[in-house]
Amino acid sequence: MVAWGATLLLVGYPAGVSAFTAAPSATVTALDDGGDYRWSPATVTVAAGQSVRWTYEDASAPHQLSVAGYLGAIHPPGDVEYDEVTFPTAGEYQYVCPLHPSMHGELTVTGTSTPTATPTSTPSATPTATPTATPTATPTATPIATPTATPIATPVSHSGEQPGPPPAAADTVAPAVRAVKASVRGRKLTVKLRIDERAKVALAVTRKGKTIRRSATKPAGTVRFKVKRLEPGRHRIVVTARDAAGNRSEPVRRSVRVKRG
Ligand SMILES: [Cu+2]
Repeated sequence: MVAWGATLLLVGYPAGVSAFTAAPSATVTALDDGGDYRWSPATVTVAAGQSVRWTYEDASAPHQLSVAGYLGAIHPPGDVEYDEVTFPTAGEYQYVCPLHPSMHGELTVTGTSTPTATPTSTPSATPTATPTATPTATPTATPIATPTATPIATPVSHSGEQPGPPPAAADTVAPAVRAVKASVRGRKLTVKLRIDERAKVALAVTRKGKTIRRSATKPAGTVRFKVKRLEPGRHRIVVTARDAAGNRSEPVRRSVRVKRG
């Protein structure tokens, strides 16, 4: 067993708390492209100590991240939660989705990043020595339960490694999404909800891997979405809200059935 020591600093960290956290150095998106599941981009290079964020908002199928010994949660279609992993050690890593063997990417972590804030010392060209030990994440050995049964209701938590108090002025409170009601009349869906502050509200309606999306930025109060001409059958609904500071609500899930005829 190779110990490569990838530290999982942040996992599913709410974006708004990033006031005292460096932004990720790279972002990878899970894409479906009509059944062609892949990570975009499929190759990423960052310096040691930097982080990479994997996002799922654009996905219409469940996906999961396995990289350098880290195994994330299964993210349902359109999930706003993300995985963010910091890589302190140089090396070559594979990032894969255990649910879809076609989803694999190559992450290169180069040698230590040179601190730029030291004006006195002349920054000498740091040779990026890539160590030979190549830890490979195991894509196959992960027994996964049914992809659909993922309650991601747990509040996002961080590992407490951020030193110091947050800046006093920073808005770190996610908007609350309340009283979410989904009703169907004929083939028309109405989703009604309340938000407690101005936010961009996103609706995802998924049936058989196809997702219809709506979003709108609204002030605090009642928000309505209407989706017409839904296919008959069961539709899964996910509502999330994000405020101007980037704080995201927990996803709220509903399910409706559209009758035939
Ligand atoms: Cu996948």
